[in-house]
Amino acid sequence: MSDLTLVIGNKNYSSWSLRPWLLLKHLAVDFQEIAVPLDAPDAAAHIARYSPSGRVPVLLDGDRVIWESLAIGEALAERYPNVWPADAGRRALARAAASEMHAGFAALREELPFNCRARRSGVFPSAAAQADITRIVALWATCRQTVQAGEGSWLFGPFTLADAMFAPVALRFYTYGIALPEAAQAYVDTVRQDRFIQAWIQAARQETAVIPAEDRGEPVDPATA
Ligand SMILES: N[C@@H](CCC(=O)N[C@@H](CS)C(=O)NCC(=O)O)C(=O)O
Repeated sequence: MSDLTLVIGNKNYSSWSLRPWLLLKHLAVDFQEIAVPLDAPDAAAHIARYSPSGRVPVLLDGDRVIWESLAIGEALAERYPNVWPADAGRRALARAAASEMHAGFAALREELPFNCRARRSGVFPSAAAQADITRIVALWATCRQTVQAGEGSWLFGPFTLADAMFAPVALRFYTYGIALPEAAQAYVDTVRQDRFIQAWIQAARQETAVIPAEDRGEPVDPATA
């Protein structure tokens, strides 16, 4: 049995939980999951049993408790190879991009809540959210400029922690039908086609909880999508 346990929220709504989960899957690391339904009346007390910050995700590593998605990624980087790009220049860029995501894009995150099993219309980003989208598209292009043909279709070729940080953003773009330049759309497609992302979305579809505050826009008819 693995000594790693990841405490996460609802797969449909918890974008932060997806980040370390996806990284662990790509690292082929065995771990256990504890799911805390964020919509339950006792959610805060339930999370507090594991998390000093009162938030998920949290990685329980033996006696160690590691919270904050990026810190979990860094802890895994100390233990496993290939969390960051091997090349120092790419690694610096990957860390900057991951940190920018972790600290920023508040308007985008507020206006386009993570809802990975859904497709929605009628959600129009404000100027601030559109500026976040423009910045993300430029950042992805900067990352991809470092990649040679044949190295892979993630931000730095092979999957890294930078992709774990941006995968939920790519899924948001899909959920809300955000129009993107071709290269950015290709990255969204890479994320959506990933087998672990597909497994996560499949599990989100099995969840029955609906959190109204996180459920914006109108359902898109799959027949017309
Ligand atoms: N900066 C944190 C954000 C974690 C976060 O906001 N988690 C949400 C779920 S996606 C949460 O725990 N919400 C419960 C609450 O705030 O009560 C990270 O990177 O892990």
